[in-house]
Amino acid sequence: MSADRLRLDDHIAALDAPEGLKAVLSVVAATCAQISDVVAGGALAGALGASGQINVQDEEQKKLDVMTDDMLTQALLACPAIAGVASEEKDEAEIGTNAAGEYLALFDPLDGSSNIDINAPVGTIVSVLKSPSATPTQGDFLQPGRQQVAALYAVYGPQTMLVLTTGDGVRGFTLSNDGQWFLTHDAIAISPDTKEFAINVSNQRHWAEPVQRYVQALLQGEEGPRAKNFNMRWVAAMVADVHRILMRGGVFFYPWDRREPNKPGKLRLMYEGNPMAFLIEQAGGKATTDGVQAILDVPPTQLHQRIPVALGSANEIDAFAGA
Ligand code: AFP
Repeated sequence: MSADRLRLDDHIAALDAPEGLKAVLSVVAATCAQISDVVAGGALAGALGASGQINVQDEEQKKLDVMTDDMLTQALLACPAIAGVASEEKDEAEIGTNAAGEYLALFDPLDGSSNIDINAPVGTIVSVLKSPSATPTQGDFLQPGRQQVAALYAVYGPQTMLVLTTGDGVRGFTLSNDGQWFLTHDAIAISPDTKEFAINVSNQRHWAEPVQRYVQALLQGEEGPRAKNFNMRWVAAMVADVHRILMRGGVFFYPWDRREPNKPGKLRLMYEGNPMAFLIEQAGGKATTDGVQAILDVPPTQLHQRIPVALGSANEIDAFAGA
């Protein structure tokens, strides 16, 4: 089945990229394969339930949040090319001791934590930046998304897949039973139009008026101003919703809402918004905060800063912007 397919290791080796970046990508891929095993083990791997700890986001950490954060942190800090790591689960970035460190890795080790105990899809999201030195400061992590040199996610679903960009398109690799990643989706491209949207409609009454107007028009279907019917999906794991959009088009929103008016949105810029935006743009889609402002152009001010998100099929994001 996979003998004639390109292995991820060979794809990475053939990249026109520095050896250090290749090493970082290989470490992330190997660690995601290990995380896949732990996720698949569920209760048998002690991977379900709460850890009893609260993270910097003031969210209750699941056991799997802590386990995967440790796995990625240890593997990356042991990679000579890594100068430091930052994580959704850590208050501050962790600076490494690699004298030749030249890259920063920022990650959400387990995206979709609320899905863990119900056996629904979860994932790992990773952003890679150049480090200005082998001993970076906390501020060195605050680079705009356009500075990323690679972005990838693993989605742990019926299949485990790793979707990667290094700036020359988007490719999908599927994990085999013997722990090898094989190219199964080359040159992923997002259709510019769609009939499928993803948003948590239970928050509808809290949205700003334009968002309410836009979603209401989708819900009116062919009887409404859009004159076509739409389908809705909400997996409660950004990584799974973005994967669906890369596979068959669509749009995803997590807008500002008035429940916490001082919070721009729920999703985090540095290790959710930026890596996903890099992938979406590389696949021909749009990734914005409001339908217009590109996520990749947002100037970071804090490691855990949040942003509103509107991304996916380009023409539908334009329609959202015009709502
Ligand atoms: P968790 O990792 O805390 O479950 O949050 C996942 C997430 O940040 C993102 O992956 C989902 O799209 C979104 O939250 C789901 O938010 P709701 O639970 O409010 O629908």
